[in-house]
Amino acid sequence: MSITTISTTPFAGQRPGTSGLRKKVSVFQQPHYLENFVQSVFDTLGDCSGKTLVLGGDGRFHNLVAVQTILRMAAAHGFAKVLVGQGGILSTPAVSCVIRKHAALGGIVLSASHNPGGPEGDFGIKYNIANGGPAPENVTEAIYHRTEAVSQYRISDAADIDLNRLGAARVEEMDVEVIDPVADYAELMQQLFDFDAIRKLFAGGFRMCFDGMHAVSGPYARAIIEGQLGAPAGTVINAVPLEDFGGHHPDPNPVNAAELIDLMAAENAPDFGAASDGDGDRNMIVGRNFAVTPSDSLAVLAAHATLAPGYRAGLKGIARSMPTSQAADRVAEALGIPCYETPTGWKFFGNLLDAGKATLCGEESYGTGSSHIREKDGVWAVLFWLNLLAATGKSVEQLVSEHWARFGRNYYSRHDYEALDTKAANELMASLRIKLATLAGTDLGHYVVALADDFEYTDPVDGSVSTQQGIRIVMTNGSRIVFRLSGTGTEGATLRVYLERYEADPKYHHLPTQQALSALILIAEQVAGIADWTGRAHPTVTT
Ligand code: VG1
Ligand code: CO
Repeated sequence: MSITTISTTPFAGQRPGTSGLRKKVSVFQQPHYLENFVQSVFDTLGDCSGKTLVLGGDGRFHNLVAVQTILRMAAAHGFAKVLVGQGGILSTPAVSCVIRKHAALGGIVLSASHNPGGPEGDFGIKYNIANGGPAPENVTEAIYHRTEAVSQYRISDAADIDLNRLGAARVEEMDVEVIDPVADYAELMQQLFDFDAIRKLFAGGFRMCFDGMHAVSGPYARAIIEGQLGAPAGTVINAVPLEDFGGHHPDPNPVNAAELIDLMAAENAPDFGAASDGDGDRNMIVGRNFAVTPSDSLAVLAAHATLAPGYRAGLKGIARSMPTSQAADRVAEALGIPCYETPTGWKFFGNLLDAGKATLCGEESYGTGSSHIREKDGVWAVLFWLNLLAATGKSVEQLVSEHWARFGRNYYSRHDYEALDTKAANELMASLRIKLATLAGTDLGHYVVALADDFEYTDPVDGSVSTQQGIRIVMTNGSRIVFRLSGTGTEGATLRVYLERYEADPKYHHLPTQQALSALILIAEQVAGIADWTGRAHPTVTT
C-alpha cells in the first residue's frame, strides 16, 4: 500500500449548483473527474489530520465506485476516520444527523437527488459542513475556484474495503467504520415524535402506503414505520434502493409518483400516503384522493407543531424559500414568530437554524425540515404528519381543509419547462429583468403589480448577499408569479414558473388548482413571452 500523487488538469464546469455538483454519469466516469473535485474539496478544507468524515450516497449507479475512490483519497489526505454507510448507503438527512452526532468535520453525499439514475442517468456529489448542512456559497465557490486550478491529487492504492461488513476497517493509517445507515437517524426520530401514539394508530387498523421509489428512504421507512411503529409489512412499497431507481424519476410529486397517487384515489385507499426522493430529503404527503402541496404541508406542520414532543416548546421562527407560498407566513403571524424568506436551496437555512432564529423550514419543491438536522428530511416529515394524525384523530384532508378555513388558502402551482435551449432561457430571463423597472404600478389583467424585482437576499446572520435569486412579480393583493432557472438540471436549462393566489373565502377553497390560477398563468406567459422564447406552448411538468 502506498500513497501517490497523480498529475491532472482541470475540467471546466465543476461549479456546484443549488445542491452540489450534478452531471451525467458518463461525465463522472471520465478519468480524474471525480478525483479533481474531491481533491478541490479537501484542498478547500485544509489540514484534516485527526478529523472525521462522513460518507455515503443514495445507492445510484456509480455510488460504490465513488465511495471506494473517496475512501482512498481521504486516507491520502490524512483524515483520522471515515464513517461510511453500509453498502455505501446514507440518505442526505442521515448524513446530516451522523455528522452532528459524531462531531465530524463534514460529510460527502453522493447523489443527484430526484434526478434519474443508471448508466445513462445523473450522478452528483455535495459537501456538508460541520453543522451537518450543505456547504454555504462561499465554500462551494472556493471549491469551484480550486477545481479551475487543480494540478494533482493524492490517492492511496489500497484495495477496496468490504462495505457490506459492519464495523472497523482500515485504509492506510485511516480508520474506517462501516455503520448501520439507519440507527443514528432512527434514534433521533424517537426523540422528536410520539412513537407510542403512532403505534396505537397502526394497531387500531390505520393504513398507510410509503413509496420509497426504489431510492434511499426505503430502508429507513421500513426500519422505522414497519419495524418500530408496527405498520404491517408491505406498508413501504418500492422499498429496495436500485441503481437505476427501477427506471423511474425518484421525485415525489403527483406526476412522478403516479403509482401512489392512483392508489390513494382508489376505492379502498389507505388513510395516508407518502413518498420520498432519491436521497431521502424530499417528501410528498397524500390523503385519500387528496395531495397536499409542500407549501401547505409546511404551514399545517407549523400550526400544529406543539402536538409533537420534539416541538412542544413552540417554534422560534419559520423559514421558507422565496418561491414557496406564503401560507406559512400567515401561521407565523398568528403565532407571533418571525417568518424568513430565503433563496432556493437548503444551504440558506443553515445560518438561521444555527442561530436559533428558525425551527421549521420548507421549500415548495417537496422539502420540509427543522432544526433537528441541517438538511430537509423526507421520513421526518412523514413521521411528523403521522404524529399529527395520531394526536388529532383527523384525516389529512380534514386537517388541511380546516387549516384553509382558518387561514385562507394559498392556491399554488409550479410549471417547469425542461431541457430548454440554455441561450434562449437566459435571454428570456434577461429580457424579463429589463422589464422589471417599469412593471410596478401597471395593470396585468385584473391584477395590479405592487412589486417587481430580482430577489436579493442578505443573510441576517453573516450579512452575505446573494443576488439574482428569482424574478418575482407581486400583485397588490399578494398573488405572485416567480420565474427562475433551475440549478440542479444536467440537460440544457429548466425554467420554473411559480404561481400563487390567495383566497380567503372558504366557498372558493375547493377549486381545481390550475383553474384557480388560470388568470395568473396567462399573465406569466404574456409577461415573459415563454412560447416566443422557448417554442413551448405548455410546461413539461406541472406540480
Ligand atoms: C431544486 C428545487 C430546490 C431544492 C433543490 C435540491 O432546485 O427547486 O428547492 O432545494 O432542487 O433539492 P432547482 O435549482 O433545480 O430549482 V434535492 O432534493 O434535488 O437535493
Ligand atoms: Co433530494
